[in-house]
Amino acid sequence: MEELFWVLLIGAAVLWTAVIGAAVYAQKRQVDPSLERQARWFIIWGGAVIPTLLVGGLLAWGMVILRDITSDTGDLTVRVDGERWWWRVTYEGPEGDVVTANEIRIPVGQTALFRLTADDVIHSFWVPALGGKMDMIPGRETTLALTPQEVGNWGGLCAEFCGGAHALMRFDAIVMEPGDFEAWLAAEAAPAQVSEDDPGFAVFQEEGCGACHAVRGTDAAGPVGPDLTHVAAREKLGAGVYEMTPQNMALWITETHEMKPDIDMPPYPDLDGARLDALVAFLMSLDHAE
Ligand code: HEC
Ligand SMILES: [Cu+2]
Repeated sequence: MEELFWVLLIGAAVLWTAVIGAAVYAQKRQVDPSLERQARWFIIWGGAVIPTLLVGGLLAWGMVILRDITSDTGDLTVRVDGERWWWRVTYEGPEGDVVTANEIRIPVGQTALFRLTADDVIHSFWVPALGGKMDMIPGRETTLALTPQEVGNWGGLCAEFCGGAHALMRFDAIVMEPGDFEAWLAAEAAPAQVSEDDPGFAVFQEEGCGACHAVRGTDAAGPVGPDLTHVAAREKLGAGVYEMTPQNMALWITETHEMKPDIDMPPYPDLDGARLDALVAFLMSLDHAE
């Protein structure tokens, strides 16, 4: 992708210089009728044949690159569903699907095939540093193949205006060593370790959070909001927006719409004191097992 960008940019600069140069030359030059035949050949070659070959060649080459990034095979498949205003992420594997949200992790040097859909309106999945961007369209599946070459957290975002909290619809795109990635995926696949008498889980149940959120390993299985099974293992809270800290978690619950306007989660301003502390402690315990 980067190569395509530079070749097209430098090619355009060279062509522009040549065309403007020819125009300036034509202005300056005295008309000499004996050169008319020569001029006709120049128009045919310089104005039609060479540009057609050049642009046609570039088009063919660009299409080959496009075919590579929209190919439908990869070393692993990640389904990403655009929601208002967060990302439902599903790793497809031989041992079944692993559902998570708002963070994408892929191994370095391997081709990750993203299968993209949208639940409500058009979104666009974009990881600028990896060069990939693809629309997510309700009722249709688009694909994007990315082969990252460098370990790091590259960050991604929604690149298609999708309403209220569009500007806060981001995610971390974390490229890992293959071994680390395998360990992460295995930890992500495991159910949450929740003890029966966790007072924070009791608050979670009483407040009805489980109607919208799933915590695998418990009977909370709500499909409306992000899967929270390992929410504390994510680097950020609220679709790539806030650092994952207990303070932000508490604000997320009590001042939900100050943290992220318009979202489909109701605020819980009356939760405070020991009940809020217990709920936050419970959510922050939804990390990966050691
Ligand atoms: C009506 C459905 C609904 C209810 C009830 C609800 N939530 Fe949410 N929640 C959502 C939605 C939707 C989002 C995603 C919002 C966004 O980022 O756009 C969300 C996001 C979250 C997140 C951030 C997840 C992430 O990946 O960063 C947390 C944490 C959370 N909710 C906790 C709770 C807790 C705790 C309760 C109960 C006190 C609760 N929610 C009740 C719908 C709900
Ligand atoms: Cu969007």
